[in-house]
Amino acid sequence: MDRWQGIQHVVVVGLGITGLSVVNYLRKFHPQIEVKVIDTRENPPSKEQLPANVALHSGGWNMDWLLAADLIVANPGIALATPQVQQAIAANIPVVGDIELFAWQVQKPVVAITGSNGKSTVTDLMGVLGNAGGIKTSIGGNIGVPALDLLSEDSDLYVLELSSFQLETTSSLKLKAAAFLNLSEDHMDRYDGMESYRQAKLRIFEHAETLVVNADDRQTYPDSNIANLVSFGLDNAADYYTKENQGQEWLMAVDEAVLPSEELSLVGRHNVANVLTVLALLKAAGIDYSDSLLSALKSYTGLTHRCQVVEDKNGVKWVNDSKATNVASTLAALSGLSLEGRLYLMVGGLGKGADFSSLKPVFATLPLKLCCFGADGDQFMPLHSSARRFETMEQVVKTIHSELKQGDMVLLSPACASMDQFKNFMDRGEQFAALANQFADK
Ligand code: LK2
Repeated sequence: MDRWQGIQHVVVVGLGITGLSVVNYLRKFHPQIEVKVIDTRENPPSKEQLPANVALHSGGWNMDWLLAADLIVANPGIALATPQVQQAIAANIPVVGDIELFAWQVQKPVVAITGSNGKSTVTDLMGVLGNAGGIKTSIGGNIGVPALDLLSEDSDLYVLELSSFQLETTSSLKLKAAAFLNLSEDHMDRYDGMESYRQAKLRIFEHAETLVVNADDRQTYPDSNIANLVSFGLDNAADYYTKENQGQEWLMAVDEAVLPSEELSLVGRHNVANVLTVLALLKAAGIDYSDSLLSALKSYTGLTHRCQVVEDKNGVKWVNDSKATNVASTLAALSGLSLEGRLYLMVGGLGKGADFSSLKPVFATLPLKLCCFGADGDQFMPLHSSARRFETMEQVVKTIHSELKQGDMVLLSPACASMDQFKNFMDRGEQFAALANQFADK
């Protein structure tokens, strides 16, 4: 089936690196199609890289362009409920995302991962281990490289991290294996409740050969009974699980004892679950647990911006967990901590309509100095008696650095999105690392 038959005018809504990847893909693979871009921001990111022959309307909508399109490619940052998009849908113009275009083009096996937390770690580790296992593997999607840009890498396996927003605009992605890791509150500014958020994520299973679900989180299971379910779990009976043997906990792949968990460099129980998921996905993708793969697994230390020690000076550790953009992610960071002194915890940013109250009992167990910043910093103020309000992350660091004592930890794990004051969580993490570097010695 030629999906592109009759398509002459495509409008890309939302630029940035994803929108740009769509434009570049269309120029390269469908040069006869006329491409236009709409971005409601005055000065959209990636504007400079846009090819000269692609028209851009920025700072608002252009309904003439939008309604003249044969196909609309929407950025995951655009809610389908946006009235302008709804008007296009009512006019029978198909609206898809970049992942759908990727699905139309890709010729090699694809594995995809969604969930509220851990998806970047699972995706990244799949890439590392796929390559260590001798399969040329490319990773991207919601992290790093946009999916369409991966196609030029000509790999033998593609591993995609997919957000619920990306899944909403995807309907024909065929997957060798799909994993739904867990569900916790996030993006309540875009969904009318947890169930619609969950349904968006469940779309990942629509055309998957193997469905990897979390035995400890029944919300990750599809609603109707489906064959080819494979489960992972720490607490409940599962296909991929952990088992005591002679005083050691082993990672188990069905009947096979793969590795003692203490040989992992990754820390925290949630990371054991992440590794079990990867073992399930590798098996589903036909990749064996070879010696070189297992040695790469043992030495894997995790992602940048995910609980990474960026400075360790005068007995004070500065830890970047900027990737914590929701409550569950911050809770995971706090549960994995080994503290000697006090914890200076930096929280705040864009709250996305979340309920932060579940942090309160955990905060109560910690030797905490809570530092709140950013647009929704106020929401954290009632959660601990030590709470102080700052405007920016820089103000926090400038104030606290002179209070720090040997054994203390400064942890950025904000439980919020970053776009109120930063480009994205990576930018926020880099700025934190720069501040740590600047103030750790003072
Ligand atoms: O919500 S998102 O999937 N990701 C953010 C989150 O999980 O909260 C990341 C937060 C951070 O600090 O980095 C998301 C994806 C793409 C987006 C977006 C949110 C694109 C966007 C706005 C918000 O801009 C596109 C504008 C088009 C006019």
